[in-house]
Amino acid sequence: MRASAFSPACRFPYGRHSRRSLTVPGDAHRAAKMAMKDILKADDIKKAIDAFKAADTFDHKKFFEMVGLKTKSADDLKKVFLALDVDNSGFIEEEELKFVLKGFATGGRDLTDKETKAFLHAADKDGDGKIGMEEFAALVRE
Ligand SMILES: [Ca+2]
Ligand SMILES: [Ca+2]
Repeated sequence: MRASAFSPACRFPYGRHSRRSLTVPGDAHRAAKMAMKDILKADDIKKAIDAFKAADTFDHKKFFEMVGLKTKSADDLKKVFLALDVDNSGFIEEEELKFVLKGFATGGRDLTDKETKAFLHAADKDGDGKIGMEEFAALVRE
């Protein structure tokens, strides 16, 4: 009796609410993306993107150094990680890694399959096929 009295009143607002809340990760992501520009210098990003323009030349160590990520605080690294974790899964998966340069600059190229696999292999210490926050931070500081 109680439940049936509740459900008609609850259903409608809940339906709307859950639909609206689906847009929240996207908004959070957009905020994180803005953080990328706040954390790193646009000039450094451009130089780093340009340095690895040619296919199969990507070197994550040099890249992290060039964009100035190596010397950033753990908090800043976390923000960058969140910006790169496009689907907010808590991990950077292989397909997100492929587009990692676009996370830094919209004009960034896609990594080749070879580069993506090498990058993933270097970062994925526990071998689960994706990069966690700690793995990312460790890789940047390597
Ligand atoms: Ca993800
Ligand atoms: Ca992993």
